[in-house]
Amino acid sequence: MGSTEPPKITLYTSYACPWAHRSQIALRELNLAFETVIVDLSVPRTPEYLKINPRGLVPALDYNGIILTESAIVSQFLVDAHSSHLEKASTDEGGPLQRAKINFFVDTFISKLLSLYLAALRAQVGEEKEDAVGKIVDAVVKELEPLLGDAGPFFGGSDRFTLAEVQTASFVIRLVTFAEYEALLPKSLLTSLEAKAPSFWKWASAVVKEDSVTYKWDAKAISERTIDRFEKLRKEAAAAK
Ligand SMILES: N[C@@H](CCC(=O)N[C@@H](CS)C(=O)NCC(=O)O)C(=O)O
Repeated sequence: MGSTEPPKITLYTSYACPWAHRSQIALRELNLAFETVIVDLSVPRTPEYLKINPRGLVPALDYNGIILTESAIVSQFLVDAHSSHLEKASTDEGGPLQRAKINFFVDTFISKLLSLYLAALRAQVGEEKEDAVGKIVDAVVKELEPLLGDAGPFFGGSDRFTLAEVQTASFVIRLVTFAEYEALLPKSLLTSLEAKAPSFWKWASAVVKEDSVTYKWDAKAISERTIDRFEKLRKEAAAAK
């Protein structure tokens, strides 16, 4: 930082992981070159990887030899280290307020939506899933729709991604894609969102088209993998009863 040398960056990731997807989106938006190391999450982490991230999670970012973990912190670090369209610095005019608004949006998205989204994936196909998806739609209408009225098409009237999209787009693309798979989310999710949360719908439709989001996104592979994972979780829950 401060140096003109581009940083040497390695991202430890799994393309199926929405948290790791955030780091990839940040790197692509910032146009930073990086190497990718895929971590196989289907087997225990190697001792080498546990030295990189003792928590055993992806993502982990090696930035000029310094390791950073936790996806929200990784994105914020990258955005702070490289000035860009994604977010103003706190010392820029209007920076503190823009940062507060982005933080509030991301906090709202994660704290109000994520547990409902996971509950809908876990729910049995049919009435249980429809009810669970109804709760997602209600939360979007109440919590997110009012924050996206001035989206243009991105957060805060921006015509390019901001940190708000960097931190949430990996979940938006899953929400939209998984509604194509009955075993994951019913199609009614999309029609209800379009009808009841038009600002959110317009924003989400733009978010899922961005190259930084779709780069390495294999909708079929990730959807099928998610079906298997939640099928297994449902069976384990039934066996434990
Ligand atoms: N709070 C962490 C969550 C990361 C996380 O949960 N990653 C998952 C994959 S999506 C993981 O590495 N899980 C380890 C495993 O499945 O064994 C972050 O934001 O970076």
